[in-house]
Amino acid sequence: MLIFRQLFDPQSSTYTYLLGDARAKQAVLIDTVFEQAARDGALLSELGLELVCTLETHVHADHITAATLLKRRFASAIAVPAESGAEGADRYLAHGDRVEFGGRHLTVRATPGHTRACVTYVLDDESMAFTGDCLLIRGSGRTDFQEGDAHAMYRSVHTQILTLPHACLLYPAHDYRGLSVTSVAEERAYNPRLGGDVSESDFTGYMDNLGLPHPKKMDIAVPANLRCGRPEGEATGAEQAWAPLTYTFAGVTEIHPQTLEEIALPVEIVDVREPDEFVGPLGHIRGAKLIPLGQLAARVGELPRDRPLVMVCRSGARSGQATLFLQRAGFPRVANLSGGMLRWRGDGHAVDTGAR
Ligand SMILES: N[C@@H](CCC(=O)N[C@@H](CS)C(=O)NCC(=O)O)C(=O)O
Ligand SMILES: [Fe+2]
Repeated sequence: MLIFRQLFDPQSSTYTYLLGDARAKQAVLIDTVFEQAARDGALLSELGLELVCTLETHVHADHITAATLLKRRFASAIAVPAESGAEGADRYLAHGDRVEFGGRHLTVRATPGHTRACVTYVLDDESMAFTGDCLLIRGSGRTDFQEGDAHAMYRSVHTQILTLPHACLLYPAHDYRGLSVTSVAEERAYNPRLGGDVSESDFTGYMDNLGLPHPKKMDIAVPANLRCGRPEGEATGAEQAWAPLTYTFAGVTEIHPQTLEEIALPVEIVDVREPDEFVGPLGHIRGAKLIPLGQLAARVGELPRDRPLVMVCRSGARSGQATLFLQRAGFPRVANLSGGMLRWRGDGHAVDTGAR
């Protein structure tokens, strides 16, 4: 019934959570990351889910939310904590509010401390809670900016989070050591700052002495998140604009055969199969340049930079690898022909068979 995915942004160590109702095919995303919008969009499409809402646990200081990018693409509602001061949201969530997706819902609990407006989202059956930067795994969020308050955090954790059922799984907004999940029972017993017999003054004494540098992106991230991640300029860099392209959860930008057939601007078609396949029974696309995958790294200098590249192979697998390689090598406009020559021919597009 419940679809659940934990997604990670390695640059900011942020976890994004996808929760979906498998029957109603509706989903929400908690704490998205601007640079990961295409990834999240691809996952939603591949799972056949409608994004009804993006939720923030707080105004993040270390990364920019993808809420506005996703709203533009999926018409999803943007939900933020009521106290956050963010402008441009569709819902301002207060303690006790519910966010529904299909037949499931999350309930909002106010958990101030890391920031004044932080909230925790608790799943309807109390089997999972998303604690943002309040309770982290064997740790807690910092309390030294955005009206953070260690006293408030101690009370939030003890009245709103550790009072959930012992088996309730806790999912934070970050982990900087690679840990992914914990539980109420574990944190009650083993959280070194907040568990066991640690008192409120023990905790505030601990937090007064963290001495962490501010997040590197703080001066950019906070203002951007206060407008729900709406870009100041429109160019996002997240999507290539030269053709209607798709993006797979595996991370590959793809072009559909029909789109390639109809494209108006000049593109360079690069076929990465072996020479015998190029002139074999499947043929090749007229004008395609043959560079077998194994030679691509040595021959990148032969590729033009003034027009987009479309990578082709038999099924789309090898050319998918070539697409990723060329993007990493600094070619911004490159796409994989979805389904390769098999789909190109299957869809009835023309091929050449002679050598070139
Ligand atoms: N080095 C990171 C710092 C990230 C940071 O300060 N994270 C906050 C959450 S927004 C925190 O509470 N960190 C707790 C910790 O690092 O122990 C950056 O520059 O982004
Ligand atoms: Fe944070």
